[in-house]
Amino acid sequence: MKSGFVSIVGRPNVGKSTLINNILETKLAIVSKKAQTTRNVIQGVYNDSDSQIVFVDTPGIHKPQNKLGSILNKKTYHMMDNVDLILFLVDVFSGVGKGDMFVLDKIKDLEIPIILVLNKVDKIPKLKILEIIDKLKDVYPFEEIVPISALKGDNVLELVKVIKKYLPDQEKIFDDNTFTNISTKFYVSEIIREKVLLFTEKEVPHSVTCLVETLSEEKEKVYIQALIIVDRDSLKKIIIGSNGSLIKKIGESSRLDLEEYFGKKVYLETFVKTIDNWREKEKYLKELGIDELES
Ligand SMILES: Nc1nc2c(ncn2[C@@H]2O[C@H](COP(=O)(O)OP(=O)(O)OP(=O)(O)O)[C@@H](O)[C@H]2O)c(=O)[nH]1
Ligand SMILES: [Mg+2]
Repeated sequence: MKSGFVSIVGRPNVGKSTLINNILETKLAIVSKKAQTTRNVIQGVYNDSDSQIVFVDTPGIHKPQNKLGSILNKKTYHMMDNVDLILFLVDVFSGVGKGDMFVLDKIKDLEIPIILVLNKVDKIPKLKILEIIDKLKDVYPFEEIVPISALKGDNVLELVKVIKKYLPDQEKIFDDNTFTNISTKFYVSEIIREKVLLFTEKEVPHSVTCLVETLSEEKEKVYIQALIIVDRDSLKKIIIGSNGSLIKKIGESSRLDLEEYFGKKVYLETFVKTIDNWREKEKYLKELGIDELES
């Protein structure tokens, strides 16, 4: 039996969360067009007849410009030390450049095998892929270079096969019922955050935090009260929208996803609250037992 931990790293927006979702055939990590979507280290367990692979989705590594940015980097660095293999994801459509080299610089001295994964190949011609491989193979002695489309699923099974070669021969790490490290409440709050990102333009920054205050699951329905925290009133206005139209849209779209997830009726109430002081916000989250912004 092959088993081990595999960390998916790369700069923001290259498709790390899309890849983990595709391999696990479920929506575990939220995805958006905006950079810095993933804020927590999310683990998902893949099982088949001869292997167990624990995939670790991480926040994108980047030159931090604010406190949130450096916390996200720290979380990712922390997770990289203890894995058997690193998948270094790049986006061949938007181009491989400085931001990717910044990431490579952080991982190359860890003495962990690295597979270079060229993602989004569905968006470029085949010939171009060969050119890119030719250019990148001399940048670092990658164990392997694998082109994929995480979105379409192209070559993803092949990638899983390649991954197995680099995992130790050992028993399973988790039992068959363990699928992820994230809690139901956290998952629900992430779905809501995804919709906030989806329905707002650039003016809504990633400092928006969503959390679930109450969740009670009954036989045929689930009641959820969730809070969207922003750091200024102008943002609160945007998220609520005129006559509450946007918050309604966010709530409805979240509810549909959550009904699919729970397989039962969901009653969801969402509130928006402004907390303009970073410390106060941390204190507030801690009181609720949520530690999401600290590692
Ligand atoms: N065309 C195409 N788009 C992709 C592919 N993989 C991901 N995307 C898109 O790229 C965007 C970013 O995807 P994510 O999975 O959120 O990227 P990420 O690396 O997890 O980003 P962070 O969490 O911000 O670090 C989304 O709009 C995805 O739909 C792919 O193979 N092909
Ligand atoms: Mg992500």
